[in-house]
Amino acid sequence: TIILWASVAFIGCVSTAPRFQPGTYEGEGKGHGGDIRVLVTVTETDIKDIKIMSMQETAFLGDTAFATLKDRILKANSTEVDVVSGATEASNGYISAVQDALNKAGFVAVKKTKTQGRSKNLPAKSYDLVIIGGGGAGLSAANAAVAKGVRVVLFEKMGILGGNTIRATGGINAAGTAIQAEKGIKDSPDLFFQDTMKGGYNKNDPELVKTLATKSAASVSWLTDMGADLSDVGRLAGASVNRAHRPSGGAKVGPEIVKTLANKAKQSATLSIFTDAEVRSLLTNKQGAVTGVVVRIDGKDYKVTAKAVVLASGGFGANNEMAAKFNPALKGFATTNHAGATGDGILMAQAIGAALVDMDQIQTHPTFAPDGNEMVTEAVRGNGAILVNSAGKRFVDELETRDVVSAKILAQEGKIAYLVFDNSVRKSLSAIESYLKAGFVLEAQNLADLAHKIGSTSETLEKTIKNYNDAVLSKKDTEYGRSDMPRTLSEAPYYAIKVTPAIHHTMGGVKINTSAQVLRTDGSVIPGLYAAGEVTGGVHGGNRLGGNALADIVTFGRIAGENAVAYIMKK
Ligand code: MEZ
Repeated sequence: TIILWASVAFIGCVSTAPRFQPGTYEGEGKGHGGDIRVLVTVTETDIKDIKIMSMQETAFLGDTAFATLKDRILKANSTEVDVVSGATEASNGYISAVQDALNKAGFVAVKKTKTQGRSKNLPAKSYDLVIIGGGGAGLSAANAAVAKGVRVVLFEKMGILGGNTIRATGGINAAGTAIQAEKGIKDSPDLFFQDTMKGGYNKNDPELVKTLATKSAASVSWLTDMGADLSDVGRLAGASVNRAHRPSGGAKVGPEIVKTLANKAKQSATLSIFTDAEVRSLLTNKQGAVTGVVVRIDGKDYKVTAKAVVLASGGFGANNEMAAKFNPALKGFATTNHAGATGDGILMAQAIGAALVDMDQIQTHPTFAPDGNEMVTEAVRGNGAILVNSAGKRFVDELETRDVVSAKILAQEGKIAYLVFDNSVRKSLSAIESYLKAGFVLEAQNLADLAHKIGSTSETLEKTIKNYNDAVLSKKDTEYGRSDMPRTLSEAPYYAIKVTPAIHHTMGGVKINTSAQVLRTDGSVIPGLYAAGEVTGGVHGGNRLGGNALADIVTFGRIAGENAVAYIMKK
């Protein structure tokens, strides 16, 4: 009950009564391989201060990044901490530590509102719809469902909403949007379909891709109608045209989408959201239809029945054992995913007969920065950065698909490469500012100095950049065949980020049809079970294109929510 207090606050049920027991509370969270401890001071109504007490070395993110995060939490205050997000394990660990402390501070307030039997802060015994997972797919399904007036409960096993969506940076793909039209970009669902099938080596389910491509523009306008800023459109690898929509100035897209969906959800009187609520299994009746879930809250299991369930629990990128089981070459790889991406939803669905597809198709993101423990968005390459090895030489078309670029980086000395860019790229993409603040970007006033920082000779790096700039000007990259080269790298300062591939997206998962119904191995539908997002397989085939995960979660999240309601209405 203590833990759920924050959730209740999030959905707006808290009165003007005191929200905290004033005092200073200690909280703990898990960073990447290290614990983070904080001291949070609260008055009856506000968070006053947050101090970091200890942080194991591997959880370290950089003082500036923590100061920024602290500032955001203080500004958002307690009721909104759920929608403040971090981009890394360390920053999310910090947020969890703050929430842990706040939950302790809320103890008295929760006790006051307790009722007989089940507390007000526990779920009811029954809802129309249960949604498992509070990332972008779950939040999209929730918003679509409550728009039809049904009673929905959303269970998120982590302490904060957002899942992997909150970490997304580069953009949400959509073809034929009004925003593209304004910028004179000619695109179509058909071109989007072709790019996605080609990028996935035609292993994708073409019907699912058709749905994705044809509904993508509506997904973007659904978000912008809710207030999301998706006005910047950039290029990501594998796309024939610019179709990755993100906030103006090239800011990170994931937090914008989660904030938009969560704020909208917060306005609904028929939606209850519980964080730190882990669904353990799916309930079925004699006919095999799904009738609810068992959810673990604060160490206790509760049966919650429902007319339908939407599974939106994400993939298994953070479960290295599971990933290595399907692709042994990935044993020991780092991941860009949040700690909750452990594949439990896939296994739960499999346990009641769901078919799984493409489980061995696991994508690595080529540009994970080991020094910052953070993914560096593909948009940096899209906006003009190149990749060089530690000898200062290019070795690949930087806009090749992720599997190709990852394999080429792993073939370089030390299995690393450097992402090199200049001030004009920096100015074009504000997402880069957070990398600089986090302290893992090498910076130099000229190429000779940058070369020394990455271990190359100045002659080699200068020659590499000259050749690349010549290719930009002549619009022909004779060395590597890069097709989109938006700018020369000629404006000091120059920057380099050390990168290596890390597990990013698990393309496999439960099999669905275009109505987001979960299918059995014999092709029949499991009644009452819908799924969307990374928990599903088939949309992305053998390789997902950057920007398509967000298109997937919003498009199929909405479809799942709407179709679950249609099923409920017939019951
Ligand atoms: O879709 C993605 O995974 C993506 C665009 C990631 C990124 O590099 O920003």
